[in-house]
Amino acid sequence: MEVRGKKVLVIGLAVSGLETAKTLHGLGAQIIANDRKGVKDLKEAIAVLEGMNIKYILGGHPVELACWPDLAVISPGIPMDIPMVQRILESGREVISEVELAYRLTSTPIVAITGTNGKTTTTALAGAIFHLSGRDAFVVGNIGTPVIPAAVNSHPGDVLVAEISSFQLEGTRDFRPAAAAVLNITPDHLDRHGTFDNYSDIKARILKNQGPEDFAVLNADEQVTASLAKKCRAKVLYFSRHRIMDEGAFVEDGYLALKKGKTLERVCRAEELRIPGDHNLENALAAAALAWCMDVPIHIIGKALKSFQGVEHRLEYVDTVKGVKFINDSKGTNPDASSKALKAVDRPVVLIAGGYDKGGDLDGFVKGFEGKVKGVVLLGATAEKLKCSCQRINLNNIYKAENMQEAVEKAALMAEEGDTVLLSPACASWDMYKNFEERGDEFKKAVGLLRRFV
Ligand code: UMA
Repeated sequence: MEVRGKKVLVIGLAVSGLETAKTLHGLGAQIIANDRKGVKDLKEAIAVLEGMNIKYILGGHPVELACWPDLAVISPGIPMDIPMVQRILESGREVISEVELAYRLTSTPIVAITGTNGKTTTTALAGAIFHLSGRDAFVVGNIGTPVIPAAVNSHPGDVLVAEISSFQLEGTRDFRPAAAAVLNITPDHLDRHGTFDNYSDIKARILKNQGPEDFAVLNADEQVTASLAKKCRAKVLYFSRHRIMDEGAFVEDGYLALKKGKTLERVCRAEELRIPGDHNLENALAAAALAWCMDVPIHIIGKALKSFQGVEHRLEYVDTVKGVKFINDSKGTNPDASSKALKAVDRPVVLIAGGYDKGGDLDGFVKGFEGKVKGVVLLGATAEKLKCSCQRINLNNIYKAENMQEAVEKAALMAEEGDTVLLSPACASWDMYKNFEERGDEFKKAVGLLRRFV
């Protein structure tokens, strides 16, 4: 794609927008950067772009700006239904995501991973496998690093391993990964996408442009995800924790196994994985299948699976204080993710939960507490909703905290030796924190402070 001389509107000036603006500037585009925040709040961002010929229109998204660009690149966190964006689209010009732009600017193959949960772990694990294979692998996308710098600086022999969110997929049109995995689809981000059907349709876009030479890795154990095979033109490899598949990744006699055509290979024993829980077994199967599609040898896949220790903020062991284990799962930003985290903990739990309300099924989440959660400390915008849900199952050992330090102190008091204090909020962090990383860091800091009193 040629962008030299093109008028490109970059909407949003945080992590994603900044890299987009930098790259487009380097490629000779004319740029206007636009954000709803004003100059005062964007000082740092503007400093990063200093010296570049970029014009700023800040403090809102004026509809009049819609007549200027040839193309607009929108940050994932900005909804597509704002009037300025709608006006650009109505006139037949494109509004694309950074991921779509990155795809158009690269000839490096993309391995893309989406799903409601597990995508960060699977992306990091797939990246670790490719690294070990000796290939230059760039781990990018929703995981926190925009795709575009790696896309323009990599080579066709490298690989871009990209975590892709529904927000990013909403702005795709031609995006065509060489291998794509859809791990699972359960309700999430309904405040943005409206209905579950719309959300799953957007997730399915990851497969839309694939052809017979590409690979789609799908979860055979989950009906919504498995059924995407019907619409998909890529070669489908299923993964399953429960069944032995004709082709794909599965567990056989305690081993992770891969089968393509008549070739069956054993990768490693399931118990050799260092990441806990059934959901992580699924993530490992998916990552192994993706790597195999891209011709990584089995012994490399096995070696990487056995050494991978997980990602920060996802079931991350923090410390054991007075016999109580503290686990940071700040990345549990929806009920399904947090249910999986709870399942992966095999001891009685004091749970710290609550946060920004995305409209998830909190009642359903709390119903899964029985027999495992002995007390709950609630935080943030959904605290009251979660309290009512807990009371409905007669769980009354509840405390509402104002901040993370208070939450951790209270949870430590509620827990006894042998218990686990788990931060897995089931909600996004945006009501109290910049992002889930900041929330997880606060948790770890508060656990660190507990140590001082032991
Ligand atoms: N903004 C506007 N108008 C609006 C809303 C926001 O101008 O109506 C501006 C804000 O003022 C801010 C910028 O847009 O300056 C923020 O853009 P953004 O929310 O897209 O944030 P980025 O920092 O660019 O991060 C994005 C992803 N954020 C979201 O999808 C919300 C990051 O995913 C991603 O890591 C990063 O790009 C790099 O690709 C985070 C995330 O929470 C981790 N993702 C969601 C999730 O995992 O559930 C989807």
